[in-house]
Amino acid sequence: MRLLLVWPAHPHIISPPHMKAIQEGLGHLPPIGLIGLATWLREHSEHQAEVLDALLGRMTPEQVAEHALSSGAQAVGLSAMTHTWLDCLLVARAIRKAAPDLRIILGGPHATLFPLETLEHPEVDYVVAGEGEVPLAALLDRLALGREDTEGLPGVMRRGDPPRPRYLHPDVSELPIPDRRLTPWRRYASVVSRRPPTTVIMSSRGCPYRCTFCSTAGGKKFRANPAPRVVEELEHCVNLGIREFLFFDELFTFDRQRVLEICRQIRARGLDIAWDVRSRVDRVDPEMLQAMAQAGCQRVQYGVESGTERVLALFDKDISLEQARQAVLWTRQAGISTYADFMIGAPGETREEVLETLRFAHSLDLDFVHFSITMLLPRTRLYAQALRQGLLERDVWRDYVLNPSEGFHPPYWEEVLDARELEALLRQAVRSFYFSPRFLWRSLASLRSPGELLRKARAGLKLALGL
Ligand code: B12
Ligand code: SF4
Repeated sequence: MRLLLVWPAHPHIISPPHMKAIQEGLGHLPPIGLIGLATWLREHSEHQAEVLDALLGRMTPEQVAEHALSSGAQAVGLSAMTHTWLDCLLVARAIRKAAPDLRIILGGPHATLFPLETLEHPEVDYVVAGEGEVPLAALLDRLALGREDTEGLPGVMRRGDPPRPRYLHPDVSELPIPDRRLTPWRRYASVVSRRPPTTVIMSSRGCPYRCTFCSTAGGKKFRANPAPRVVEELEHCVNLGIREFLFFDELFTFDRQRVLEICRQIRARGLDIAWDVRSRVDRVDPEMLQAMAQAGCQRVQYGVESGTERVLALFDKDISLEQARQAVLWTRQAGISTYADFMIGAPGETREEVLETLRFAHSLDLDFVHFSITMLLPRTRLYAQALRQGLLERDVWRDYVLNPSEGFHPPYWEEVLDARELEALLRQAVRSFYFSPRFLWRSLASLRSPGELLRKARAGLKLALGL
């Protein structure tokens, strides 16, 4: 079968107002999930898949539908987060109108969390919960035989089906290297890119930790590619002309030996690359960070979340402020840029506690900080707690999925501080960090070209206007 896999543009994304303002300036990254799916289908089935990055091309739903028609596709696969679900549904509607016979399959974190609710919409024929490679190939095999049922297909559901558990690939090293030429790979870069083009790489999936606000899309079990396979993928990209990588693993540094081996092999093969990872402050040490720096690691992003032990404990974050301070210090000493995420608006959090977080963030002397208001993400423990305690009267996310509309406000924990106060504190936090003389000076000192200056100035201006 011919399949068109679409990464929809998302002008209606559910996102904080100040993030919306700078979205355009953040750059574009490849839809690596869809690229991986298409590569798998090519290598493990008779089906052919095209990947359409409609976000990069700023395509309207109607333009996507036209493309689907002219491409000769027999089925379309759309990828959605709950935050981009409305845009996905608009694309599905446009396709249904233009080509009623095309089967429409929905996958991604949203389909995993809300499979049955998503199927309430007649524009969606199938949902795939979890990692799509194996389920999608099996579904297309069946559709090619003219069968519509989903009996026995892992993670696949259609209207009227009982809920089925998500499919997670037991051995991720069986997944092929995504063929990045399937989308315009030269055009990808983010605002923090220093050596574009930039690509995304997943060297592992899953995270065994238990933070209450997180929906751990990759499951609780850490499943990783062994070091040689990771370095092979890096080298493959270098041969294409890509030298900058964002590891989107939930927890890149979980397996210390694997990290050290990846770094050793990058150096042994002489790969001249730059890369960023996400980690936890309790899963790094000076030796590991030194090795990472020597192998080209340029930035580590830590989830520090709060400047108070009370909130860290409440989130079951299982880290301490001291660990955060240590990790940031070791990272800087290794010569790697430091980036930390902070959240404000935890259960019972007072204004004074938020200001404490702000002071703590400043005291760490970070290179980049991301502050956000704690969004009660669907199907997380924090969200369940809000429902249990009556803080939310209804399952507002479920309502939204059943009836998505513009202007939906994602739920916050408005117990002590309300949305307006939280947003004002967020503005204060962002301004105090990014417009501080120390940060501005550091940014200027690290600029490498007039182009970079222009890009960052534009993003900074949008941020300022958005605030
Ligand atoms: C990297 C990342 C980002 C990056 C880039 C996102 C991107 N554009 O690719 C950035 C930093 C920009 C980001 C931002 C946000 N993110 Co984010 N992000 C992630 C992260 C860590 C990895 C995503 C990824 O690349 N995965 C790797 C690929 C291989 O997996 P995948 O894309 O999911 O695809 C697989 C399956 O989902 C499935 N699949 C996917 N599409 C399809 C389609 C079909 C047809 C089929 C059959 C299968 C299928 O098969 C694929 C292959 O196995 C995930 C957590 C996670 N582990 O997934 C969160 C995650 C996706 N993000 C999330 C959120 C909420 C956001 C934000 C909305 C946060 C915010 N409040 O602003 C923003 C949105 C901004 C934006 N413009 O996109 C949530 C989504 C939850 C939900 N209910 O949908 C997640 C799951 C995090 C979490 N734990 O809650 N994010
Ligand atoms: S926030 Fe990070 S460490 Fe915590 S469960 Fe999610 S992925 Fe794991």
